[in-house]
Amino acid sequence: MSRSTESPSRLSRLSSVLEGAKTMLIVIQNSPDPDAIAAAAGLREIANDRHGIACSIAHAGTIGRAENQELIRYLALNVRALGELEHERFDRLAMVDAQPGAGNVTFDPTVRLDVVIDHHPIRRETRSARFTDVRSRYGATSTILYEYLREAGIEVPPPLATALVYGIRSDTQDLGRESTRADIDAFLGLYPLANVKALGRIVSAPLPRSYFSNLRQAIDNATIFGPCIVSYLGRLPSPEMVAEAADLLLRVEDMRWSMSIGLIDGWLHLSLRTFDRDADAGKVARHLGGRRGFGGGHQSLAAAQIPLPPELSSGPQVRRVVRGLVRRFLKMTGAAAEPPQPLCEPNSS
Ligand SMILES: [Mn+2]
Repeated sequence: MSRSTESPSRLSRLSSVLEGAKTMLIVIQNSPDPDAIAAAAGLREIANDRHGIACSIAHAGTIGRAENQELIRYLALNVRALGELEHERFDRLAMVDAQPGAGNVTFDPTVRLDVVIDHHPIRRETRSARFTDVRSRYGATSTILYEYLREAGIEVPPPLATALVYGIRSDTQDLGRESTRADIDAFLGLYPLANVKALGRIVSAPLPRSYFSNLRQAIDNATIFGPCIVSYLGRLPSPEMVAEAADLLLRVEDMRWSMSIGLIDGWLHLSLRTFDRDADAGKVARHLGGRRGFGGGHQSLAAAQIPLPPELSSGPQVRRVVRGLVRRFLKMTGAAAEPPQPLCEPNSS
């Protein structure tokens, strides 16, 4: 099997950074998605198998999505709350599927990390890490971890293979979005090792009734402006539904752009999606995030988080801020002059 010329040195450079450590903290994004969870489990496997390092995986948010809770249960991962751990106590610090200073990860960006492995566009703060492997063209961080596991000759246990397959599937919408040959190769390499029955149980995990209320809110509030569809979901306990709504709404016929917004813990969370190959969702998200917030992402999918000062936390004021964001979004996507139209007619029956 052919390998890219630089990957052998990547594994040995990673190994030399891990060498001699007994413990490692692996930090993932605040509301970890399947790719983040699988990539963390993959790095843990490598650190454990090759160096005997005991790893802790931690994040600073909540895991709201039933599928992700099920994945963590299946992997028997003890995912810890970052706030309960002292990172100074670990021999090594790693971050996967996220980068220091990014909006989706609450971790002091001035703390020097030993390892950063990610597939989002590289950030300035990441360059100070001892070992960085950021491949922004890749569809999933799970793909990068698969390449390390293969290179290291580690036999991937079925639960980890299952998680990595799910990580690749969900970040790339079944390889249909932002995916490369490497993602397809990783998927094909891992699929025979995965427990497909367990994967089936994870992807169709029972959903709480609140999921359907949030989904209804997303649909009821969806407004079409020409080729753009926008929805404000109101207050949510965790941000996963914001991303899910953006994915779903982009599927409305004739849409080129979708944006959904939710209010979580005093922050507005925005998810953007586009089919336009000439557009750059990451750039639009960066603009919307502005100086007070964060924004960024890939060409076709991106996100932003904007803090709301307490004096703007009442309903009408939040809606005013949201309307401002929608106006700027429509301006940037060339749809400012389009008349608003509800996605669904109100239910009259
Ligand atoms: Mn990812």
